[in-house]
Amino acid sequence: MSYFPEVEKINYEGPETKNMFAFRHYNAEEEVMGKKMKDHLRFAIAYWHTMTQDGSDPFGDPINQRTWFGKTPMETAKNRVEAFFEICQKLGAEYFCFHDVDIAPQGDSLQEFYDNLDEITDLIKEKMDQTGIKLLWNTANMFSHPRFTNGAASTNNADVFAYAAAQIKKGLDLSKKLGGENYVFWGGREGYESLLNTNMGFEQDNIARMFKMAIAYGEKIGHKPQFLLEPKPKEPTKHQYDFDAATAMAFIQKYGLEGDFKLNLEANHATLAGHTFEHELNVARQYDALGSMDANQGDVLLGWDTDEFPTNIFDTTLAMYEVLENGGIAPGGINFDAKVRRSSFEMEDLLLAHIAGMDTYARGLKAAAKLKEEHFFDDIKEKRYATFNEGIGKKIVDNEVNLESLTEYALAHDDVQLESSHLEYIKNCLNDYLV
Ligand code: XUL
Ligand code: CO
Repeated sequence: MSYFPEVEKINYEGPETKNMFAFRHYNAEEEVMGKKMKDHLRFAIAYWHTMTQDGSDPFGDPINQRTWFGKTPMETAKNRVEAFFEICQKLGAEYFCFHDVDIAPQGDSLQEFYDNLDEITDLIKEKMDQTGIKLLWNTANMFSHPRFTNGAASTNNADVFAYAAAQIKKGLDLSKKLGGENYVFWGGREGYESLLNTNMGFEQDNIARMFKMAIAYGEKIGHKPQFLLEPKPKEPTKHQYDFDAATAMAFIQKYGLEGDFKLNLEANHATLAGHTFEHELNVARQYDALGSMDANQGDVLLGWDTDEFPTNIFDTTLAMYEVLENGGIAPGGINFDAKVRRSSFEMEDLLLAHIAGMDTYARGLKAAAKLKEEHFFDDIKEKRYATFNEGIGKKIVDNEVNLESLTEYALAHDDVQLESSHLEYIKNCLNDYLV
């Protein structure tokens, strides 16, 4: 049975097409800088937004039309697997991501949840084998259930800590079963509301304890996905411990996790932290920790995580430039952690929204490749730091100076001449690459 009987496989038809169900810029097999577009972009579909969002908001009831509901939660879960792989195949997306609770009902006990997960992942594995679609990453949802109100690994309650550990263990077992290439930790409620009752140091030590147990268990079962930490500054807790890339790296370094952990960076989390997405990607690169991307965009007029599909070419160009500078994103990918707006409630909107996101990233990739091939930023930066290429600048870079020798130099050269950055001219030229 098909959930999208009216829609064939979505193909590249070029920018002139009037067909809504066609790519206008994403051409999977086309080579950009000697590599297929699909291998640069490694698109993944997020199970949660695509399969479980009902379109409700704090003021409105569910609205999304979805045709996969069955008579029982398990029947619905099975129908979802069928529909999900049809979506991935029709879009030509080769990867997917999920939380444990997205794919199977939690039932009345942890054992029942495990049994449901086993049954559903049997079906998922069958579909993966049939289609060649791969697991980019999975994760454990340790933030929705009321037991996690005060955190999971950072909880004040040891039974909750144990429950979270059991979910992570199962998550790693499923990752092994499905050949997951990465495993994500987003600290949904790893943060705090008030310092009046919080021991921040103790809570962070406990998070590190949990991560070390995850690394040890992966080694024990002979499955070593790339572990990824996903920063976010706020929402749901007021102070999230993994505020941004720099904060997450400080945590990773403090606890000696550099060898096992990289970052999964999300565009809307960056903007919530008061950064651009490219800033976060660039920070990660400085630590050789750019692991994967959650692609979406926020709304400058709204202050929360709106998780919109990415449609801004300027942002995707600068993000893809960071990816190219990184030498690629693998074994990570570009996961659409994005949901359709409440007013886009038809089944077909799930396809149209992903087409928009994939086209926008394809345009970003092409523009970024041109920027790189023409040395646009390299030339600007080369010129900007030119005084460090010779004379006293070269001595500074070569560590051949000290405060006394620099003072001697400064006394003889105190008539400093600066050059304008011509930033408006740079922005004007950059626009030429985006159209
Ligand atoms: C929440 C968020 C999560 C993580 C996975 O803002 O981004 O969906 O990506 O738990
Ligand atoms: Co995310």
